[in-house]
Amino acid sequence: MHTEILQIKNFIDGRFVEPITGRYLDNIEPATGKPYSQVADSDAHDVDLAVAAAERAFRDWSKKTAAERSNFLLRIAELIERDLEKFARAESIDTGKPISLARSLDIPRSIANFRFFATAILHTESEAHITDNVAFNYTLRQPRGIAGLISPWNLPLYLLSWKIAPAIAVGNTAIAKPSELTPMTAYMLCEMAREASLPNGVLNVVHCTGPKVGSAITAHPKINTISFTGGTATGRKVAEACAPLFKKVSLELGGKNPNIVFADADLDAAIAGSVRSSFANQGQVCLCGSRVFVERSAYKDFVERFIERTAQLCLGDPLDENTEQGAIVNRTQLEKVKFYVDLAQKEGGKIALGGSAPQAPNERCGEGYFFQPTVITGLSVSCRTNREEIFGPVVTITPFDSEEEVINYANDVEYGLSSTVWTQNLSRAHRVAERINTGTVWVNCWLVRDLRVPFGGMKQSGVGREGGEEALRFFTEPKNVCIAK
Ligand code: TXE
Repeated sequence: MHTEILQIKNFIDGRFVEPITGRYLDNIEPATGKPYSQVADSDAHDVDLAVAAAERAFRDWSKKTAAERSNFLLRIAELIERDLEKFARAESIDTGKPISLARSLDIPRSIANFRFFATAILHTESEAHITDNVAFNYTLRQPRGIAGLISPWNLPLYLLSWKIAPAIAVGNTAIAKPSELTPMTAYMLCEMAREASLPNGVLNVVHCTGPKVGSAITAHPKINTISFTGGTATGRKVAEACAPLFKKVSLELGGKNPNIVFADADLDAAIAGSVRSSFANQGQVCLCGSRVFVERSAYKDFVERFIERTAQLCLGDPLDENTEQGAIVNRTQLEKVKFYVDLAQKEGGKIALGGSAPQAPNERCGEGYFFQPTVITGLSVSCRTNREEIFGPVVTITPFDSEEEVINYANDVEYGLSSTVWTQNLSRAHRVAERINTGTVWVNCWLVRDLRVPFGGMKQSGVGREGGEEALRFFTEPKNVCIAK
């Protein structure tokens, strides 16, 4: 039976519209290597249409009360929750991630993003300052206008909703560009926005590649706020495009995160947590701990047990309920993983587990992009494998002898996104956390999220912080009013 392939259109001014070119790109399912839908091949002209719609919508949307805006966001959250299963399946097909992960993490966290910002705007405080006997100052925080929101493929709905929710909650209108590799859940989100009767033009989604639509967004003079999550090299281009136009920019970029295990750690918890932080979403989470450091006295035991646990991870069809390791997002990313595994061996590393593509888990997945969870030992801390972001199911494990030494290892990379420390010594936990240069330090846990905390990276992992109050501030413009007494 011939079924027509879905064409993912742009969402502009409350309607699904064809790209002006009339062309579409194939959208490949990572698990099968075959196209399963098509995505709009848009360009700068489509962005212009979205800007016009967003500009029109801004006038009314920015004047709505916080409670009115809040209700729209809550309704969207409710609708995604109603269709959670459909979203989880779409996300799994689109990204190659296990459906159980999409169901338990990505989609619930996307819903939480809408709920969090919908309610946060009801509880903000205004600042006022009495200036001696001279004046009274108060600060208005006003929406900035049109926000350009560019997101990657690894956690597509979660990262896009993390930007859309605060941007529109405070009264901006938005033009979002999901990754061209994973456009499906953004498309479904637009359906929810329509069903929630979100006013036309408040949320617009323009699909296509970064060089065509992403760069048209960053270059557009009427889009004055840019929130970007993606690779560091792309982040640099975004920063370069925005700088001459003095746009307000937030960049969430890559990581090469240290995962430090002290000998005094609860080793069972450290091993379970480290397997998760190494291989969740096939290692394609910017927060994955790809460099594992273990104190020498625990090293042998840790490596043996870590490998034993990792070998038990069930690699399979992402749509299979038992699957714990799905597919890599596309062929390019798979080639990148293979390149680094080869490089690691040239650099003197030993493949202690994995290191190659597995047999296809079933017939459907015969042409899919799979790679075994891979553990590499015996590398120097300074080699390329230990410094460059691989973004795949590959970790290195290295022993260390002292706290001082491992802090140096942790900090001796260009990235500074997150880190994890496993220890039962409370003083050490505080001491080490203070000295590691990463935006987040997790102690005896990983990926625990509180939406109120500032989130972002140091060094080449980014500029600015998102989350909670930081996001509300980022998407608003403070204006001080000074009234003489
Ligand atoms: O991401 P890109 P790619 C890392 C990871 C990966 C590498 C490249 O190491 O191997 O980045 O991945 C849009 N102007 N991360 O190429 O290009 C693009 O269309 C404006 C880490 O897939 O950074 C997509 O929507 N936008 C990361 C978004 O940017 C542009 C997650 C991110 O894509 C653009 C993903 C341009 N010139 C990859 N070029 C993380 N930190 O979470 C591309 N885009």
